[in-house]
Amino acid sequence: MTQLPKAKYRKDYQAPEFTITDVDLTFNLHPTETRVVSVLKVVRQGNHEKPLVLDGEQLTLLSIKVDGVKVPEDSYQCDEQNLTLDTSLDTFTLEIENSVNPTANEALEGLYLAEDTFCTQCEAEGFRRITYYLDRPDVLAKFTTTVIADLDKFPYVLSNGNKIKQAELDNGKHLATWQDPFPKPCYLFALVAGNFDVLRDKFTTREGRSVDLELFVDKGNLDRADHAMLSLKNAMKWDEERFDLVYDLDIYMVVAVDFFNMGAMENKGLNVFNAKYVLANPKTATDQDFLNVESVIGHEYFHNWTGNRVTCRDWFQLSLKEGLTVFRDQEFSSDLGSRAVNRIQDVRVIRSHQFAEDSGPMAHPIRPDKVVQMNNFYTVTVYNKGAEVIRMIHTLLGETGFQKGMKLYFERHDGNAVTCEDFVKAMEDANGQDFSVFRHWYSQAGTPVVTVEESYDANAKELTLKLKQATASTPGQEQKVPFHIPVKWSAYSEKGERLSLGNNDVLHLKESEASFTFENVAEKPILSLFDNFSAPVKVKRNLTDDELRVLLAHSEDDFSRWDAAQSLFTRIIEKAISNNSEAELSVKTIQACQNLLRANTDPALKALALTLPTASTIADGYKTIPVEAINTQLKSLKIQLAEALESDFTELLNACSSNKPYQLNGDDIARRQLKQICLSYLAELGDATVGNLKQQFEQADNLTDQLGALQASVWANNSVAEPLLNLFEKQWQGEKLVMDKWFSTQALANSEQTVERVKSLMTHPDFSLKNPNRIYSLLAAFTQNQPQFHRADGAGYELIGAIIQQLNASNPQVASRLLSAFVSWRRYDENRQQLMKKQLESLRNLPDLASDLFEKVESCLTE
Ligand code: 7ML
Ligand code: ZN
Repeated sequence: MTQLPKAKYRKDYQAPEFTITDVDLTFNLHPTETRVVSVLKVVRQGNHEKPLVLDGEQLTLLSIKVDGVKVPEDSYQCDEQNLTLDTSLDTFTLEIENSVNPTANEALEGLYLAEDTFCTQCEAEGFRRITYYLDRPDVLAKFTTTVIADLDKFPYVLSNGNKIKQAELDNGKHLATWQDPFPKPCYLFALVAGNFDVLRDKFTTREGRSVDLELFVDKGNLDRADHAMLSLKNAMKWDEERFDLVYDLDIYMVVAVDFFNMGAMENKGLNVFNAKYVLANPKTATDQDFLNVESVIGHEYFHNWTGNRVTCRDWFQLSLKEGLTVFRDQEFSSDLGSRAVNRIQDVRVIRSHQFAEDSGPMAHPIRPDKVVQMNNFYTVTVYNKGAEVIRMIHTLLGETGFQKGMKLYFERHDGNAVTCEDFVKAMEDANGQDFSVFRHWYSQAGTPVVTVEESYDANAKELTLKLKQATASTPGQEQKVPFHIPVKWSAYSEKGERLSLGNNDVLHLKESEASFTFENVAEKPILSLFDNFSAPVKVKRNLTDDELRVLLAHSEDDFSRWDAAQSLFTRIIEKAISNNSEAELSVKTIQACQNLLRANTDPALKALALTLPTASTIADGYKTIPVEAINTQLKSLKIQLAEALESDFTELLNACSSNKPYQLNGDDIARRQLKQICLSYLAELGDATVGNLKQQFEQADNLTDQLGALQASVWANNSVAEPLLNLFEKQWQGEKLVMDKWFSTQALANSEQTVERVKSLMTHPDFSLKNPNRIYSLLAAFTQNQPQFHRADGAGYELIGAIIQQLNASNPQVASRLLSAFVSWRRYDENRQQLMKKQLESLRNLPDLASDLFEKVESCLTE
């Protein structure tokens, strides 16, 4: 019986007893027995007589020397997690030799070999699976890395920094030595060896320095690499212009790999990417894929300053780099593309995923207090809510004040490992502000609910706005104190004219309750509140449908227009559910939708406004989620809208269809997006529209249109669904990233056959439980299929439960991501609760439950 995993607490942070200033690594790469020689310059920091305790997991220790002398066996201990060396020296050179087995490494953490490529992933705590080390982000060292490998199988051997040496060896091997001049924590270490095609380019910094850009892709994929390279150059330029930040090495490498647990990784000078965020051409990638490549390339590049130059003191501070870097990549995408569309999509993520996390048993602040397995905290809370918190700081300070804060942050902390508190302090000090109430966003979990009451006094011409906030308790946090909530607003007349009521466009709610009075208000105004989603809160407010329609038509804030439409739809569904009747779409609301479709508005915005809220967003409004009712009502509302607006949809579909060849630009992307919405509504009207779908599928010169037709027909379950699925499979089998979309499309179909379909797709030759992308596209997608994953007979739970058990041994990190689907089990009806709980309990009984799963299962089953 192995030990139960133990929690670590933020409050227990202690500076390290030793640090490491220089690291010299030599890798002799071999598929099953790679030898690692690590020479460390170790310096005592504390003045206690403490032993040196290094982290190390799944390693075979071969030898250990101090200052060149072999350490006798009784001077060190080695167990499953640590190598402990008794020493009284203050400064010494430690030489360790160990071996690892990259082929057996299916967890894809540490050094692994997958499809003929050696690759590493060290964040958060993977370096300890490569060699013994002080695996914590506040130990910063200069790394020199020599990689030795077979020349013909692995012609490229890469690591961080600049190549300072390369040589051919006589036994068919070769070596290269890399040196990274910037001290870094080991989580930013990377090594890649393989055979690639390389796309090369250059970027000249504004200081006139030339940087070599190298993009490594699998052989034969050069025709899918251009967009990532362009995005990288755009990111480098944008960071100079908007944030005054310039790249600092002479080379920047990006490697695309097929086997990767996450999206990408910002290793210094050598980013490793999941291939799906690099490879894109019009035939094999959708518009959304192109946009994702741009944003992920941006994200990893921006980490060079926010993450690498200034890093985290400890892993509880993860949001220091991730919240800030997500904010930066969001701004990058918004400056290059549509700000409104990006904002709405970011809010959709918060509402349908982050709010759920915040109300479940794994709820945590953006800066967690307690962690068992760090991999479980790469969450929508730390990342996306973290970015919302940065965005609120931006709202409070404005762009100029925010950039002043960034400047001070870098002046103070460049080259250091710091905390979220250091960031907030820099923002405060640079602007002479007091963020003491604002800080609670870092320490408290949970989504505040803001209740709005308005009263207009026609005689006094006075409007009073009363705002209250309350946040439900979360695990470990019974009582909450008020947050500082910025409320961005604008005002309109009943006719939709913009009213100007004072010159402060942001109100500050800092107590549990506050009143705001507006004087000289000539007529009762309609307030648009939380414009641009100015705070990650839920709003309770009694606007009339008429008022919502005014905001939908006239708010100057695009987010608020979209939000008004979402509220109108959500209301219809909630009302139908509570009356146990059919969704009722009023003539006025149909009219409002029609006006929007005919207005001179960004087509992408039209598309978003007419996209119904997701089942999980609606579910968020219920204590016990009415699974069937939500889906019946969503479907009914969709059909009613399709019937009522059929001629508008048809007309728009034709107007948006084009015979021009595919182009990737904002206008065309928006046009295709609107076309897709029209198509998805029309597909609900039965086989009358089948001709359109088949035609579009066959004539498409790009994947956006082709997949769009496939999805519209499969999700509406019409008669061309099966033929199109077959055609798509024939055309794309073997193209893994394209087939992923074929898997997802079927996994998301609301059909009683979906569970069985998913099971049988697991035997498809393009599927594999070893590759995370396949698991995400088929199985994780399926867990997002509300009605089918939550099938009342438990078949969905059994399917995914069994997979989690299987992955527990091979890839616990991915298993844990799938387990998220069970975390909200208490929110379902009694029957479903029992069925979900059964899966959680059988996981708990597994003999070798990984810490990733242990942590989630335990918090789920704790009363
Ligand atoms: C977020 C990443 C990880 C985990 C990438 C891994 C990263 C950690 C890494 C936004 C855009 C692209 C990827 C990610 C993401 C979960 C999400 N440091 O850079 O944050
Ligand atoms: Zn990141």
